[in-house]
Amino acid sequence: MDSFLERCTQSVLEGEEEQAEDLARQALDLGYPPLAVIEDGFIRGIRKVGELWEEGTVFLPELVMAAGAMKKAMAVLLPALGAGVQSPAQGHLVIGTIEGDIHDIGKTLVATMLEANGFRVTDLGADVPVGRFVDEAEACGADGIAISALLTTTMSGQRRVVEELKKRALRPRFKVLVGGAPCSQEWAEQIGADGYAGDAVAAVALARRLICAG
Ligand code: B1M
Repeated sequence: MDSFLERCTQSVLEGEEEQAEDLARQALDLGYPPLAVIEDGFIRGIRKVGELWEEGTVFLPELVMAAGAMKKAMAVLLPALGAGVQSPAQGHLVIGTIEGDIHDIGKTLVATMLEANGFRVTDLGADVPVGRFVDEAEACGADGIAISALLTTTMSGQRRVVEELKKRALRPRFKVLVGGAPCSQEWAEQIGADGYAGDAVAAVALARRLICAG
Protein backbone atom coordinates (compact mmCIF):
# COMPACT_ATOMS: atom_id res chain seq x y z
CA MET A 1 0.00 0.00 0.00
CA ASP A 2 0.98 3.64 -0.61
CA SER A 3 3.06 4.68 2.43
CA PHE A 4 1.04 7.85 2.96
CA LEU A 5 -2.21 5.85 3.12
CA GLU A 6 -0.45 3.39 5.43
CA ARG A 7 0.26 6.30 7.83
CA CYS A 8 -3.45 7.23 7.72
CA THR A 9 -4.37 3.63 8.64
CA GLN A 10 -1.78 3.62 11.42
CA SER A 11 -2.98 6.92 12.93
CA VAL A 12 -6.44 5.39 13.49
CA LEU A 13 -4.99 2.09 14.73
CA GLU A 14 -2.99 4.03 17.31
CA GLY A 15 -5.88 6.34 18.19
CA GLU A 16 -3.80 9.43 17.38
CA GLU A 17 -6.46 12.11 16.89
CA GLU A 18 -4.16 15.03 16.08
CA GLN A 19 -2.10 12.98 13.68
CA ALA A 20 -5.19 11.65 11.89
CA GLU A 21 -6.57 15.18 11.49
CA ASP A 22 -3.22 16.44 10.25
CA LEU A 23 -2.83 13.58 7.76
CA ALA A 24 -6.35 14.22 6.44
CA ARG A 25 -5.39 17.86 5.76
CA GLN A 26 -2.12 16.80 4.14
CA ALA A 27 -4.03 14.33 1.93
CA LEU A 28 -6.16 17.14 0.54
CA ASP A 29 -3.10 19.35 0.03
CA LEU A 30 -1.37 16.50 -1.79
CA GLY A 31 -4.38 16.08 -4.08
CA TYR A 32 -5.59 12.66 -2.92
CA PRO A 33 -9.26 12.09 -3.79
CA PRO A 34 -11.08 12.32 -0.41
CA LEU A 35 -13.05 9.06 -0.85
CA ALA A 36 -9.87 7.12 -1.68
CA VAL A 37 -8.14 8.40 1.47
CA ILE A 38 -11.19 7.54 3.58
CA GLU A 39 -11.58 4.03 2.16
CA ASP A 40 -7.99 3.01 1.48
CA GLY A 41 -6.48 4.81 4.46
CA PHE A 42 -8.60 5.60 7.50
CA ILE A 43 -11.36 2.94 7.18
CA ARG A 44 -8.72 0.20 6.96
CA GLY A 45 -7.50 1.38 10.38
CA ILE A 46 -10.90 1.35 12.08
CA ARG A 47 -11.78 -2.07 10.61
CA LYS A 48 -8.44 -3.49 11.77
CA VAL A 49 -9.08 -2.18 15.30
CA GLY A 50 -12.48 -3.91 15.19
CA GLU A 51 -10.76 -7.20 14.27
CA LEU A 52 -8.16 -6.81 17.04
CA TRP A 53 -10.93 -6.01 19.51
CA GLU A 54 -12.82 -9.15 18.50
CA GLU A 55 -9.61 -11.19 18.95
CA GLY A 56 -9.18 -9.66 22.40
CA THR A 57 -5.87 -8.00 21.49
CA VAL A 58 -7.17 -4.46 22.12
CA PHE A 59 -9.80 -3.26 24.58
CA LEU A 60 -12.73 -0.83 24.59
CA PRO A 61 -10.66 2.30 25.43
CA GLU A 62 -8.48 1.67 22.34
CA LEU A 63 -11.62 1.17 20.22
CA VAL A 64 -12.99 4.49 21.51
CA MET A 65 -9.66 6.26 20.81
CA ALA A 66 -9.52 4.81 17.30
CA ALA A 67 -13.09 6.00 16.65
CA GLY A 68 -12.06 9.46 17.91
CA ALA A 69 -9.14 9.59 15.45
CA MET A 70 -11.39 8.36 12.64
CA LYS A 71 -13.94 11.09 13.37
CA LYS A 72 -11.28 13.83 13.35
CA ALA A 73 -10.09 12.70 9.92
CA MET A 74 -13.65 12.43 8.63
CA ALA A 75 -14.44 15.96 9.83
CA VAL A 76 -11.71 17.23 7.47
CA LEU A 77 -12.46 14.91 4.54
CA LEU A 78 -16.27 14.76 4.42
CA PRO A 79 -16.76 18.43 3.46
CA ALA A 80 -14.28 17.90 0.62
CA LEU A 81 -16.40 15.03 -0.76
CA GLY A 82 -19.26 17.36 -1.57
CA ALA A 83 -17.21 20.39 -2.59
CA GLY A 84 -18.52 22.11 -5.69
CA VAL A 85 -21.68 20.00 -5.98
CA GLN A 86 -24.47 22.05 -7.46
CA SER A 87 -26.68 19.42 -9.05
CA PRO A 88 -30.39 19.85 -8.36
CA ALA A 89 -31.83 17.48 -5.74
CA GLN A 90 -32.37 14.04 -7.22
CA GLY A 91 -34.63 13.01 -4.37
CA HIS A 92 -34.86 13.33 -0.62
CA LEU A 93 -33.75 10.73 1.90
CA VAL A 94 -34.06 10.54 5.64
CA ILE A 95 -31.10 8.67 7.12
CA GLY A 96 -30.10 7.51 10.58
CA THR A 97 -28.64 4.72 12.68
CA ILE A 98 -31.32 2.58 14.28
CA GLU A 99 -32.24 2.77 17.95
CA GLY A 100 -29.88 1.17 20.43
CA ASP A 101 -26.97 1.68 18.06
CA ILE A 102 -24.54 4.61 18.35
CA HIS A 103 -22.24 3.68 15.43
CA ASP A 104 -22.46 6.70 13.15
CA ILE A 105 -19.22 6.89 11.14
CA GLY A 106 -20.46 4.81 8.19
CA LYS A 107 -23.92 6.38 8.27
CA THR A 108 -22.39 9.87 8.08
CA LEU A 109 -20.18 8.83 5.17
CA VAL A 110 -23.23 7.45 3.33
CA ALA A 111 -25.19 10.67 4.04
CA THR A 112 -22.33 12.81 2.73
CA MET A 113 -21.92 10.74 -0.43
CA LEU A 114 -25.65 10.97 -1.12
CA GLU A 115 -25.49 14.75 -0.74
CA ALA A 116 -22.37 14.93 -2.86
CA ASN A 117 -24.31 13.13 -5.58
CA GLY A 118 -27.24 15.51 -5.59
CA PHE A 119 -29.64 14.00 -3.04
CA ARG A 120 -31.24 16.07 -0.33
CA VAL A 121 -30.52 14.34 2.99
CA THR A 122 -32.09 14.73 6.42
CA ASP A 123 -29.67 13.11 8.84
CA LEU A 124 -31.38 12.09 12.08
CA GLY A 125 -28.12 10.99 13.73
CA ALA A 126 -27.68 7.77 15.69
CA ASP A 127 -29.86 5.81 18.13
CA VAL A 128 -32.99 6.88 16.23
CA PRO A 129 -36.31 5.41 17.45
CA VAL A 130 -38.26 3.40 14.86
CA GLY A 131 -41.24 5.77 14.86
CA ARG A 132 -39.05 8.83 14.36
CA PHE A 133 -37.78 7.58 10.97
CA VAL A 134 -41.39 7.43 9.80
CA ASP A 135 -42.50 10.69 11.45
CA GLU A 136 -39.61 12.63 9.92
CA ALA A 137 -40.00 11.06 6.46
CA GLU A 138 -43.66 12.11 6.47
CA ALA A 139 -42.93 15.56 7.87
CA CYS A 140 -40.31 16.45 5.26
CA GLY A 141 -41.97 14.64 2.35
CA ALA A 142 -38.96 12.38 1.75
CA ASP A 143 -38.83 9.77 -0.99
CA GLY A 144 -37.01 7.18 1.07
CA ILE A 145 -35.57 6.11 4.41
CA ALA A 146 -32.00 4.82 4.74
CA ILE A 147 -31.31 2.88 7.92
CA SER A 148 -27.89 1.95 9.22
CA ALA A 149 -27.33 -0.86 11.76
CA LEU A 150 -23.92 -2.06 12.93
CA LEU A 151 -24.96 -4.53 15.60
CA THR A 152 -26.62 -7.91 15.16
CA THR A 153 -28.71 -6.94 18.18
CA THR A 154 -30.05 -3.73 16.59
CA MET A 155 -30.61 -4.76 12.97
CA SER A 156 -34.11 -6.05 13.85
CA GLY A 157 -35.04 -2.36 14.25
CA GLN A 158 -34.78 -2.06 10.46
CA ARG A 159 -37.56 -4.63 10.16
CA ARG A 160 -39.65 -2.66 12.67
CA VAL A 161 -39.36 0.48 10.50
CA VAL A 162 -40.77 -1.49 7.54
CA GLU A 163 -43.57 -2.81 9.77
CA GLU A 164 -44.34 0.68 11.07
CA LEU A 165 -44.59 1.99 7.51
CA LYS A 166 -47.00 -0.82 6.65
CA LYS A 167 -49.05 -0.12 9.76
CA ARG A 168 -49.40 3.52 8.69
CA ALA A 169 -50.19 2.48 5.08
CA LEU A 170 -47.04 4.25 3.85
CA ARG A 171 -45.67 1.41 1.74
CA PRO A 172 -44.61 1.59 -1.02
CA ARG A 173 -44.71 5.41 -0.83
CA PHE A 174 -41.43 5.51 1.11
CA LYS A 175 -38.61 3.33 -0.21
CA VAL A 176 -36.53 1.62 2.47
CA LEU A 177 -32.77 1.20 2.03
CA VAL A 178 -30.69 -0.70 4.58
CA GLY A 179 -26.98 -1.01 5.25
CA GLY A 180 -24.32 -1.64 7.86
CA ALA A 181 -21.85 -4.44 8.54
CA PRO A 182 -24.27 -7.22 9.63
CA CYS A 183 -26.80 -6.54 6.83
CA SER A 184 -27.03 -8.14 3.40
CA GLN A 185 -29.26 -8.32 0.34
CA GLU A 186 -30.88 -11.46 1.80
CA TRP A 187 -31.64 -9.57 5.01
CA ALA A 188 -33.19 -6.70 3.03
CA GLU A 189 -35.43 -9.17 1.20
CA GLN A 190 -36.31 -11.00 4.40
CA ILE A 191 -37.57 -7.82 6.12
CA GLY A 192 -39.31 -6.40 3.04
CA ALA A 193 -36.89 -3.48 2.48
CA ASP A 194 -36.36 -2.25 -1.09
CA GLY A 195 -32.62 -2.75 -1.15
CA TYR A 196 -29.27 -3.18 0.57
CA ALA A 197 -26.02 -1.32 -0.02
CA GLY A 198 -22.62 -2.53 1.21
CA ASP A 199 -20.85 0.82 1.10
CA ALA A 200 -21.38 4.49 0.42
CA VAL A 201 -20.83 4.24 -3.34
CA ALA A 202 -23.32 1.37 -3.56
CA ALA A 203 -25.78 3.39 -1.44
CA VAL A 204 -25.72 6.18 -4.04
CA ALA A 205 -26.29 3.68 -6.86
CA LEU A 206 -29.15 2.06 -4.93
CA ALA A 207 -30.80 5.41 -4.18
CA ARG A 208 -30.54 6.36 -7.86
CA ARG A 209 -32.10 3.05 -8.90
CA LEU A 210 -34.93 3.16 -6.37
CA ILE A 211 -35.70 6.86 -6.28
CA CYS A 212 -34.59 8.46 -9.53
CA ALA A 213 -35.89 5.58 -11.64
CA GLY A 214 -39.09 5.28 -9.62
CO1 B1M B 1 -18.51 -1.07 17.90
N1 B1M B 1 -18.89 -2.88 17.28
N2 B1M B 1 -19.38 -1.45 19.60
N3 B1M B 1 -17.90 0.69 18.42
N4 B1M B 1 -17.44 -1.08 16.34
C1 B1M B 1 -18.56 -3.21 15.88
C2 B1M B 1 -19.74 -2.93 14.96
C3 B1M B 1 -18.19 -4.75 15.99
C4 B1M B 1 -18.42 -5.51 14.66
C5 B1M B 1 -16.73 -4.89 16.50
C6 B1M B 1 -16.27 -6.33 16.50
O1 B1M B 1 -16.72 -7.12 17.25
N5 B1M B 1 -15.37 -6.67 15.61
C7 B1M B 1 -19.14 -5.21 17.17
C8 B1M B 1 -20.52 -5.71 16.73
C9 B1M B 1 -20.64 -7.21 16.84
C10 B1M B 1 -21.99 -7.68 16.48
O2 B1M B 1 -22.99 -7.04 16.59
N6 B1M B 1 -22.01 -8.90 16.02
C11 B1M B 1 -19.22 -3.94 18.00
C12 B1M B 1 -19.62 -3.90 19.37
C13 B1M B 1 -19.93 -5.24 20.01
C14 B1M B 1 -19.75 -2.70 20.10
C15 B1M B 1 -20.21 -2.52 21.56
C16 B1M B 1 -21.39 -3.41 21.99
C17 B1M B 1 -18.97 -2.73 22.46
C18 B1M B 1 -19.25 -2.65 23.94
O3 B1M B 1 -19.64 -1.64 24.45
N7 B1M B 1 -19.04 -3.77 24.59
C19 B1M B 1 -20.59 -1.01 21.59
C20 B1M B 1 -22.05 -0.80 21.15
C21 B1M B 1 -22.52 0.60 21.44
C22 B1M B 1 -23.92 0.84 20.83
O4 B1M B 1 -24.02 1.11 19.66
N8 B1M B 1 -24.94 0.68 21.63
C23 B1M B 1 -19.66 -0.48 20.53
C24 B1M B 1 -19.13 0.81 20.56
C25 B1M B 1 -18.26 1.32 19.60
C26 B1M B 1 -17.56 2.67 19.70
C27 B1M B 1 -18.40 3.75 20.41
C28 B1M B 1 -16.27 2.48 20.47
C29 B1M B 1 -17.19 2.95 18.19
C30 B1M B 1 -18.29 3.71 17.43
C31 B1M B 1 -18.01 5.20 17.31
C32 B1M B 1 -19.01 5.87 16.40
O5 B1M B 1 -19.46 5.36 15.38
N9 B1M B 1 -19.35 7.06 16.78
C33 B1M B 1 -17.17 1.52 17.64
C34 B1M B 1 -16.51 1.17 16.43
C35 B1M B 1 -15.64 2.24 15.79
C36 B1M B 1 -16.65 -0.12 15.83
C37 B1M B 1 -15.95 -0.70 14.58
C38 B1M B 1 -14.52 -1.06 15.01
C39 B1M B 1 -15.87 0.18 13.36
C40 B1M B 1 -17.21 0.75 12.86
C41 B1M B 1 -16.92 1.80 11.82
O6 B1M B 1 -17.00 3.00 12.08
N10 B1M B 1 -16.50 1.35 10.60
C42 B1M B 1 -16.83 -1.97 14.27
C43 B1M B 1 -16.09 -3.09 13.57
C44 B1M B 1 -16.44 -3.15 12.11
O7 B1M B 1 -17.41 -2.61 11.63
N11 B1M B 1 -15.64 -3.88 11.37
C45 B1M B 1 -17.54 -2.18 15.55
C46 B1M B 1 -16.12 2.26 9.50
C47 B1M B 1 -17.35 2.64 8.70
C48 B1M B 1 -16.99 3.58 7.58
O8 B1M B 1 -17.89 1.45 8.16
O9 B1M B 1 -19.89 1.54 9.70
O10 B1M B 1 -19.43 -0.52 8.25
P1 B1M B 1 -19.37 0.95 8.43
O11 B1M B 1 -20.20 1.67 7.26
C49 B1M B 1 -20.01 1.32 5.89
C50 B1M B 1 -20.96 0.19 5.40
O12 B1M B 1 -21.38 -0.69 6.43
C51 B1M B 1 -22.07 0.93 4.74
O13 B1M B 1 -21.42 2.05 4.18
C52 B1M B 1 -20.43 2.53 5.09
C53 B1M B 1 -19.32 3.19 4.32
O14 B1M B 1 -18.65 2.29 3.47
N12 B1M B 1 -23.21 1.43 5.51
C54 B1M B 1 -24.40 1.69 4.90
C55 B1M B 1 -23.33 1.76 6.81
N13 B1M B 1 -24.55 2.23 7.06
C56 B1M B 1 -25.24 2.21 5.90
C57 B1M B 1 -26.55 2.61 5.62
C58 B1M B 1 -26.98 2.46 4.32
C59 B1M B 1 -26.16 1.93 3.32
C60 B1M B 1 -24.83 1.54 3.60
O15 B1M B 1 -28.26 2.85 4.06
C61 B1M B 1 -28.77 2.58 2.82
